[in-house]
Amino acid sequence: MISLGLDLSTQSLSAVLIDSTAGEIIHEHAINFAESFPEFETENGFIRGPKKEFYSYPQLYLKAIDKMMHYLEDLNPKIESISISGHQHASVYLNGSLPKILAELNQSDQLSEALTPAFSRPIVPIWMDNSTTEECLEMDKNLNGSVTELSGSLYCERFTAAQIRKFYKNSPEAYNETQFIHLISSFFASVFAGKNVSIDSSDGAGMNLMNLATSQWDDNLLEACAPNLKAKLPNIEPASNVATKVSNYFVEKYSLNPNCDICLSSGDNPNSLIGCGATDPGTVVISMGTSDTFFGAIGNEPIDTKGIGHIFGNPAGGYMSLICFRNGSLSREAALKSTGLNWQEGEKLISENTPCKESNYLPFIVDEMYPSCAAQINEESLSSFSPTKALVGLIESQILNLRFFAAKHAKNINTIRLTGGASQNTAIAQMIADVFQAKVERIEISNSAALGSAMRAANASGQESWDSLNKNFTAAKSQLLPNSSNASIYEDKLKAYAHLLQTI
Ligand code: ADP
Ligand code: XUL
Repeated sequence: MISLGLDLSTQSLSAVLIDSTAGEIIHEHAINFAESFPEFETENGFIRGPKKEFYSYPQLYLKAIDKMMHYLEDLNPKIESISISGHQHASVYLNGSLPKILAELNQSDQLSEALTPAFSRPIVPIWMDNSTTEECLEMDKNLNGSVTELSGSLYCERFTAAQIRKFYKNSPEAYNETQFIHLISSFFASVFAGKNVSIDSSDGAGMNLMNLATSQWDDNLLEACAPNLKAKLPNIEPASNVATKVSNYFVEKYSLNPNCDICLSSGDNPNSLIGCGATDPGTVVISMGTSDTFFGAIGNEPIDTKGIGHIFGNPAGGYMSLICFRNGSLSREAALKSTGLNWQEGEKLISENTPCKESNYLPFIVDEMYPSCAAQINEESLSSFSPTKALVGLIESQILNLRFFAAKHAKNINTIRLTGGASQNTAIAQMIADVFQAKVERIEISNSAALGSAMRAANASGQESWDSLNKNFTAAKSQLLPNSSNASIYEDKLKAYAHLLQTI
């Protein structure tokens, strides 16, 4: 079976095509938002608002889908199933015209223009948004109970519930006009399906609205958030379901097979869990994309996160736990920029300076969630550091921070699967092996979210087993062993870093 996984991430839209019968990755392609669509004037795919708001445009994403499908058509790939991955938590707001517009799309239409009248809000608040502390406090008060027990997470600024409540409070008319609220993942599955598609329970868990035990909307959580919310939300279904066949628009415009299945979509982290071959407890994943995340499967019982990180659904069944850090690749890029080096030169500097002789510091260029604190350094102070302290020091401090918080979810980590854009950097991968004193493995490609969604499409539509998909697509292609002579150095550095955290 030929399956397409599409990953709509913060910075780009990526496609991975797999042939699950031959066990081959056929093709990979990515479209960078800021480079390909400069007319939206985004910074790396997003826009900053005045008060810690971060958002993007649904029209930009639709343009990227049209461009990607045009590109893929030339490959004539005979796609039989499609699944989408989307950056988590972001919400898309639509009015009552959506079903008619989707059903009547014509091959001469551009998606972004045809769908414009359907948006009741022209922007998509994204996971980087940190502007909704007030709404989180209000919902906590409204709920009068334990949000973590119900939903798997404390109320979080970036989660969908807080964003919906803020929209309802600030724009009550537009909220009333809104008939459908989707996640990025379910909205783009709906575009491919030509009708509203359910939210999957793995990504649904990132909303503070779903009851983790029942995998259905929780009336108390909905009530604490905004009025008439249930009527605006799609149903919730397991990630393993097929939604429907692809819509005529894609058949006529991009020559897709009318029998092509559109499978339920999911979030980038649940998809990465699949794409990294980490569906069973035991293997943990570090993803170094725009955000850095630490996650792993945890079986059928949610663990008590003690307020650190989240419990989401595992698309292969059971649950996964996750901790997300806002300072990821963009902070590393800022440090690199301050040195005037490119990544190839930066990689050499890191490998020659592991462990770093400079002292560690709090490596937060933007407000961080773990630990919860405001930005601690800026690009100007990085420029006053030596290149080693700026780049190697920052990355080493990020990894120490990761290890400090990862220990709250997982003990005795032996093997780490590393993924995301920065996983291509072998010096960073080796530093992770040394700081964690664990083996670091990488798979064939760095976009495990797109691969994971292609694998989910093959599983849902073609009934391909996880065993065979893992054998063919997620075997480790490289392994880095920890340098044991660095073990005690990093134990000492971790203790010193833990002291630094107490100064916040
Ligand atoms: P997302 O999926 O969140 O949009 P990606 O996983 O595609 O992000 O990662 C993009 C990031 O990867 C870029 O911001 C870039 O800084 C980082 N990156 C790419 N190559 C390297 C490298 N060799 N070393 C470190 N970081 C890198
Ligand atoms: C996870 C999170 C980010 C986004 C973007 O909770 O907010 O990882 O999914 O990648």
